[in-house]
Amino acid sequence: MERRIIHIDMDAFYAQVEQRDNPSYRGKPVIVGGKSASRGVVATASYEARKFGVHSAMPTKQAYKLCPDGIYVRPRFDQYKAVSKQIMDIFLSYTEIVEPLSLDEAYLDITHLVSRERSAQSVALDIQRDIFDATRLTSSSGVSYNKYLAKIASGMNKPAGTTVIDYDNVQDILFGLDIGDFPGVGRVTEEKMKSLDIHTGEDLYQWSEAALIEQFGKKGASLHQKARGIGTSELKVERVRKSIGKETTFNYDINEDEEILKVIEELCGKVSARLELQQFAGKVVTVKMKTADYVSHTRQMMTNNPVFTEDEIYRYAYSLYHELKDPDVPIRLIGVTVSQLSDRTYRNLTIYDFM
Ligand code: DCP
Ligand code: MG
Repeated sequence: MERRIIHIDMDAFYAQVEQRDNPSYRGKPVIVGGKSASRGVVATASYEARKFGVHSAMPTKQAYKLCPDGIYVRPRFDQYKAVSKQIMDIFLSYTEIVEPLSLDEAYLDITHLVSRERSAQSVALDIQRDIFDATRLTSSSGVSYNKYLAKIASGMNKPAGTTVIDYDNVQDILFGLDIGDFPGVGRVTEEKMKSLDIHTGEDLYQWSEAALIEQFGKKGASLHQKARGIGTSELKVERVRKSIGKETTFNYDINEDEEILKVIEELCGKVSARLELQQFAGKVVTVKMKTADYVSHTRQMMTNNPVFTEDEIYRYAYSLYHELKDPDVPIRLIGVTVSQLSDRTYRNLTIYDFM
């Protein structure tokens, strides 16, 4: 199935945080710079400052010349990290497949959220709105069927833009792209490209794979593909994902087995659906309950084979429930978790997750 990848990147990140926290900076050229004003470099500049030609990695001294009336401030990394945590949490509320690239940007694989009723673009807009609601900061997003196209897309309509690259516009966009704007083309490759008279995606497209490999080695093959919109690399998620679980808190204490088991069955269905989406199976099933006095009780069981269907999970959850439940004590919360996950198709791969 075709993937839907979103790349999200905050707009003028450090500068926007400074403008948010210092209302007098808003609408003005703000330059966030390193240590010493005379010897440091620019970390980033607000869009107002960019009009003067100021940009990231420029010596602050040079920025002063271009924009003498700018507001020059030191970075406050703790603030940026706190915002970064907020946005990463928002990403994870949409999908477990998140690859952060830096404090202010990440790839998200949201293939499983897309349906006839919900486009990838609308998911991107939802995420941008959630970010704004939580942080009062704008971001831009790119939507496509692979990572590097999503990244190109997110840069196309900054600030606060949402751009989709699809089969109908991909070749036009790539043809018009400066060679230095291809993800993976760094300074050195860019210089070499230009010496070979390759300035745009269209120039690159004319080159055969063999000729590119001759000039750039392995990277040449990947560039040949990139010029054609081809990219299959997976997202690199950071931490081992340990479990998939769902729980329900009741509005009142309940004690009826039948009623509780119905909820357990629903939870097993949700956990199973999640395992299905990610193509995982798990070897341990856990049931958790909180009694009316908010005391938690859990019990778990190792399965014979990794489970993922609702029926299998329910079979274990059912007996765990009966082991845990005191017939005289009503409960407040019930949860079902499947852990010790493995990938169903590639069983010896580790399952990674962020956070
Ligand atoms: N950064 C830095 N030094 C650089 C580039 C970036 O310290 N050479 C920091 C400051 C940026 C943040 O990383 O605010 C994010 O980098 P981006 O490349 O995403 O740039 P911005 O978010 O500032 O601007 P844009 O709107 O172009 O994404
Ligand atoms: Mg950014």
